[in-house]
Amino acid sequence: MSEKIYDVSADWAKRAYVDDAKYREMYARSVSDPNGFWGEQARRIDWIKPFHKVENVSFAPGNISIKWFEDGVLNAAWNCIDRHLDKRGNQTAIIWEGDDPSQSRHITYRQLHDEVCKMANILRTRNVKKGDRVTIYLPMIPEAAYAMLACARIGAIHSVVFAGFSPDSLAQRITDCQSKVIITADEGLRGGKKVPLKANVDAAIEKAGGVDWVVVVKRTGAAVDMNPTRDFWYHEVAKLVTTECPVEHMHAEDPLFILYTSGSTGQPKGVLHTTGGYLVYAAMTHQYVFDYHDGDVYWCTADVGWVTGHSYILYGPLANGATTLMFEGVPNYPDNSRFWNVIDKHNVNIFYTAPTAIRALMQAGDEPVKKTSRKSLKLLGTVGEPINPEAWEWYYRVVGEERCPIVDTWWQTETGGILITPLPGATKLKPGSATRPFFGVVPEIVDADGKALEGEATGNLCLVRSWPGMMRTVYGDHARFEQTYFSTYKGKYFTGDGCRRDADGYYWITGRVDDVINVSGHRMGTAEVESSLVAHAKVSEAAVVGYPHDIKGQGIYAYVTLMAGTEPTEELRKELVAWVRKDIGPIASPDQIQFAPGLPKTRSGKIMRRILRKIAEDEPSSLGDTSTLADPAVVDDLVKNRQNKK
Ligand code: 6R9
Repeated sequence: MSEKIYDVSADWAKRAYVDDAKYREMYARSVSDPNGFWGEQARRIDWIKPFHKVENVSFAPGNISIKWFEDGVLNAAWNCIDRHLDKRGNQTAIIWEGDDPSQSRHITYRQLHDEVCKMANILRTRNVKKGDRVTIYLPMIPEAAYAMLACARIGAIHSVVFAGFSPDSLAQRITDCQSKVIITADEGLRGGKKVPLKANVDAAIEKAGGVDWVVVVKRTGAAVDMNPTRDFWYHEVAKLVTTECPVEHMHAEDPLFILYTSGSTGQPKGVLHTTGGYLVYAAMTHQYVFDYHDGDVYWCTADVGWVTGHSYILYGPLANGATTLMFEGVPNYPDNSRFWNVIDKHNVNIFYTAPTAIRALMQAGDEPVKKTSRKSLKLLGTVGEPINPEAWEWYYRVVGEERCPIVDTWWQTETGGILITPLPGATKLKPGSATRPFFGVVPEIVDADGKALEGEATGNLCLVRSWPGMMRTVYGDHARFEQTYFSTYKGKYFTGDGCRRDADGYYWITGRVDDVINVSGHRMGTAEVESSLVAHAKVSEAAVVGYPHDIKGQGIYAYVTLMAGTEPTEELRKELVAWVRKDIGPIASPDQIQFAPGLPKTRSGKIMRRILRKIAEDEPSSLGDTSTLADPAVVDDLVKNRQNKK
């Protein structure tokens, strides 16, 4: 790991909201007087009825209960739109950049208000009420923002499903939260390729049932099947409604959204976030971490289908009255200069992306970057997975020309917002480290027994204090919430990540220690891929592990045992890859499939993944102790036929 340190420039320390002394002072207060600290911070949001109680939290076994600002009343859409209208009605809220570089639009706060009200009125006329779940399956078009904010406006709970997910994955998520309304588009467009969203929705509904209405946004103009009693075109019904829609009064702890995420089991978890604490936390972190000032143009390249899109394309920036860029396309279309051209086109000042994109663009060389100006840039950020120091240095040197600090932000769907991160005016940077905790965040590194380790240490990362943005429950399954996050180490939230703390108190996230793999910054449960594989008629058993991948961070390596008498052919290998791709979505496609006559199991029948990981990593000499295996001979075959042999 790199030991290089980059100091905060005097200029940054002076102009940022927070310098190092201020960070230390605010951090100390945030942990010594959380009620005072958060009570003040929460005033950044407009409350319809002010709160009197700040924190009311228990991490006690059997009684996990998390409430912030619970007697306050507010509306998230009001905070993201209406309250800005007087001062910023004509300011651009959203810059939309299409997949096709010739398409872009500026949407002012006034226009955003009108569009969100129309969408909200459409939902209200279809009888969608406070607390109802609405599934959003849209590409990165402005209507995705309208739909999310429209739900927030009327108190409906949105569940955004990434448009790269398959009909089956979509069906699973519709069923889990029993949503009766879906908002989708005819097709999506990414990198010049069309994605059949409406057809996917039709297939998903066939499986899930229970859907009353489908709102269809016209994106590409493709011919799609419309069910006359269930489906209607957004542009047609939008003509029938007004641009005024009063906001629903929401309690701080009323749900704002559900977002499904992969865990250690095959069934995705509906992570539930509520209104008040989430919005306070998203807005505050967006302001301080990106040092957002009025007039800045801010671009987060995530998709709204992931939490990063929720907190840092939409809710955080809009709550702060920012100009936020929403990008429909991909980094390498029409060519590898796309990101940098978009930065020049819209004078982007703050740019936030994923290490996987940086690594892919780094492989394309410096030329596509250097032929652009990027002089508007002042701050860079990363999120989603650990960034290797080489990619960090390239981002810093070539993209930022050594004048832009990089904020490496560690957080999770569950945490709602950024928890460990540098602040650009305060924190010296070490490439590869997410550095220090944000205000109010108390990380702890524990050993296997849950004992807290002091000082320099390596172990598992827990959080011992609540913060307003954290998830409140797993939708419809509070027992699973406790089981997943609070049972490994009693009284503490366990992140699932491994972590090292160095002598300066900096945190270095080392990656997941559970059965979650991080492919291009997207979380995949190994169990999800395994259950997809075993659903194939020719597969008897499957075990999936991650392995280091140059661009994706981690690749998916699947060991597959076939049904007796089935030939392990190259064709079948391709068929299985296509099967998983279709079943879950392209992000779950296995990179490697190894046909395995047997899997290494203990005598009690547990698959020893440790061994499978080592073989996938091409480290057959460090398998460790294999004597507890029921049949140690299976390992020889696995080693001999490994796919990643160098
Ligand atoms: C926001 C988001 C969460 C997991 C998390 C960790 C990894 C995210 C990271 C990082 C190292 C960073 N992760 N940011 N690892 N450094 N800066 O990505 O949420 O999709 O839920 O993933 O991603 O392993 O536990 P999510």
